[in-house]
Amino acid sequence: MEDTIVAIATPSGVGGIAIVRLSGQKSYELMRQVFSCGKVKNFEPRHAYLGLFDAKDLTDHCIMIYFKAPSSYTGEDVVEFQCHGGNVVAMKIVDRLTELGARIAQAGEFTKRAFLNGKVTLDEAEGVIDIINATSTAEARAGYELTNGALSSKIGALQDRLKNVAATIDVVMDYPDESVDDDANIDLSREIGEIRHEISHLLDGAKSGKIIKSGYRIALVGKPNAGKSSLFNNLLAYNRSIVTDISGTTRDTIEEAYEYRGIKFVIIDTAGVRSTDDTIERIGIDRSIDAINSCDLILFLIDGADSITKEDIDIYNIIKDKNYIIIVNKCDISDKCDVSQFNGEKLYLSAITGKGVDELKEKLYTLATSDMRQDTLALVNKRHISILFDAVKSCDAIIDKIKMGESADILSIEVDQLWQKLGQITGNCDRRDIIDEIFDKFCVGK
Ligand SMILES: Nc1nc2c(ncn2[C@@H]2O[C@H](COP(=O)(O)OP(=O)(O)O)[C@@H](O)[C@H]2O)c(=O)[nH]1
Ligand SMILES: [Mg+2]
Repeated sequence: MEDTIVAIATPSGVGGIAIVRLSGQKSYELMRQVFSCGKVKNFEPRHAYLGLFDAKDLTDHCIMIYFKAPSSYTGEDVVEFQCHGGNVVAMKIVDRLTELGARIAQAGEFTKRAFLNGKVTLDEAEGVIDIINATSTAEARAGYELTNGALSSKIGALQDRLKNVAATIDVVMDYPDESVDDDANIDLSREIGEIRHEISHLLDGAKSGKIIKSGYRIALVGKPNAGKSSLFNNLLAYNRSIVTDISGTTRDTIEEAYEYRGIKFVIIDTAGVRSTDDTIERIGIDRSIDAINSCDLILFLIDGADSITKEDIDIYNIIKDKNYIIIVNKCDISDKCDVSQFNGEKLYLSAITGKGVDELKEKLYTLATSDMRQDTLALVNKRHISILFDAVKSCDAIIDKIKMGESADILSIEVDQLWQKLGQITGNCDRRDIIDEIFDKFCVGK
């Protein structure tokens, strides 16, 4: 890598500290031209030096840390300046370094270099994006697992097994007279079958990954004035939705997320479902129906201070075959409402006083996590999931071909293609085009 790149690693805006990073062969030399620290002549790697950065028309105190190749994030010589935050100093430092020959880094270029220098695999690098973009603790944790090699180690082991399969087939190709006999066929089929089993076990983590990534989606449904918006606000612990005692106030669906015990919950406050001539309210009601059809769970709210009306029964008929819990609200005023005609689990609470809301949150957590597998890694990345799906199909195709007595050279090609396919997850494959695509999604400075 001949050029040395520079970028601000911290977000723009006013803050205490900003970090400017340099990576490449000339990092140390460039640093020596702009940074001084008393009489220090040789800067030790991995030591923090408080000194002065000279940007020609501006001098500032900053901390400098030098990481010597290959013991750095990118595997190259890296220098980090921790300077004052805000909009001026870090930009000045970057300007000065580019004047001296550094080039502004592209998005994700530091991590791309880390990949190209063998410091991280492709999926480990993707874990870094997941941590940066995480919106819940579980998402950040899943990213951390990736960066830690939880997936790449498994993929590497599967690729090794496929290499062995390929070697066995190659022996047959080298000695064509000894065609793949039945015993060898059975062994090959069994091995590919086991590899398939491992891959589909990994795919079990896709369901947990979906909940972690998209959040557990909950639609609040019920007749107008049942208290949906009040419960929405209570769950989110601040007033997001307008609450009034005029029926039909919430005319659109509103969704917001909160985190509970590390998991993201997305709450959708819907317009009351009822028949109406008002066009705008009608659109809101249609959106409520969409929310009902696309959520993971419905909270069917009933006004506990009122008796059951036809509107409640109509809503019940819409949701009764879906996943729902009945919430009997306004238990601070009355618990006399007879809801026995509705089947299903019932929780009594007050969206206004908050009584019963903690129990509801705990219940939602139990439901959200009941589908999550503890014994397998959560798969959050769609790219990984789709590669693994394809890999399962390839395993099936190979097993079929073995059964049909396909020739060794065809089998060898198929096994190699499967090896290549799995390698797209970690980057250990011949496809180089996917690499740019992945690093383009990074932010500058990472
Ligand atoms: N006493 C009492 N009033 C409530 C409760 N929940 C909602 N309300 C009141 O019921 C009315 C309708 O509430 P809102 O949340 O707008 O209902 P929505 O139409 O279902 O969204 C408002 O006046 C709320 O203050 C509750 O638990 N107890
Ligand atoms: Mg409302």
